Amino acid sequence: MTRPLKIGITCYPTLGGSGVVATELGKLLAEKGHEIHFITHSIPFRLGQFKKNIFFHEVEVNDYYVFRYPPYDLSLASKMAQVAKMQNLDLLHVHYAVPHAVCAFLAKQMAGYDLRTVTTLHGTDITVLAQDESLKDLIRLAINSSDAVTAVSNDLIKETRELLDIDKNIDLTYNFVDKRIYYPRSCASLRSDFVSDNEKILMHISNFRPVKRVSDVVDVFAKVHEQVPSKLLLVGEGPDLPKIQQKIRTMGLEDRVHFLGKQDDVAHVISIADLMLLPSEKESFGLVALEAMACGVPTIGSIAGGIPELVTHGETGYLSPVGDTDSMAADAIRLLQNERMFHEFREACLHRARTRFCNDRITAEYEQIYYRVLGLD
Ligand code: GMT
Repeated sequence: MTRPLKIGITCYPTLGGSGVVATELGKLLAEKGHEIHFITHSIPFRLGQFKKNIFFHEVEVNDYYVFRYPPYDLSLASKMAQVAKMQNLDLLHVHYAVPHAVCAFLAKQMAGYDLRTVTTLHGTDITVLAQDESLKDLIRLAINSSDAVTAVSNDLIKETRELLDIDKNIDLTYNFVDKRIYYPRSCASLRSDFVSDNEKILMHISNFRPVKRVSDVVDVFAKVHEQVPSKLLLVGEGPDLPKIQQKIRTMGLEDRVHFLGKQDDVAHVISIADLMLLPSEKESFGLVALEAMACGVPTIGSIAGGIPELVTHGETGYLSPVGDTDSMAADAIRLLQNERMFHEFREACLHRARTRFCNDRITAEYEQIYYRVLGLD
């Protein structure tokens, strides 16, 4: 017989797929009767309204004058231990090995009881940070000292093992979307703000980091637009944004491309799209492709990282080698020009999102891991 748990969750609360997944997971666990304590530097942006069973503990950084760099990590570790002791937490579930799993390791020593820790790897902690020799031992320590480690794709598990040479068990727990939020929304009037009846909408959503290859998004769109009247909607902000704006001006596509900036109500925004473009260099999972899938929008993307585990080539989208914008554009055109095929892809998207990546299934997988590390299974 299982019992409700008291769980501390730490993530990057301000943006990114990992923050979204961690926050949504906390909300779903709270709905199932668990007590959830977010321990972060600010309120997770997807937390929404007040909810029973959810608490927020703010990490305040001590900016003592001798510190050249205020030690956020140490403040976080202390706060984790303090909340754990005060609330009698069963476990800490941290998202990202660096620094969060390292802080959880410290908190465990400070807590004075057998506080369990679960670490979820989201990608950049391995694909970027673990390339740095000076951080490898730290990341290995963080992973090996967690009571359970999960990763969001098989590709990330493989890469973690290879890069860090560890043989610890890593559980696969795919990302998920809440089916009560992500479903095709009726959006005719919003759509007509951007396109006329005979035009299609291609969309890209990201943090505009170089790894997202937003320049390829523009190239794919330009090729598609030559054959299929369409508009490109770019959602999000980040370091490559000015470069992309310049590229669009140079290509004379200003009246075809709309920049929507950061958007909160992603399900509504995605619902107006016909296709999602995700040509990333690397993507441990690609949450935005799942959000699109759940809204019935196929993805045209790259064969990179975990994307092929999510997008079924020829069923819920099309995938090409990284940088092959000709192939991506050809696939997009074929799909947009064939109504019957488009409808089949749309149905396949909805089915796959609601079965393999639905919130009930993935939440239950995390719960099983929690009970296992606590010896309650
Ligand atoms: O992609 C980013 O730059 C943001 C980053 C994050 O921390 O949210 O995304 C990573 O985690 C997401 C949630 O698990 C995954 O969907 C993204 O694929 C992953 N990004 C990369 O691997 C580049």
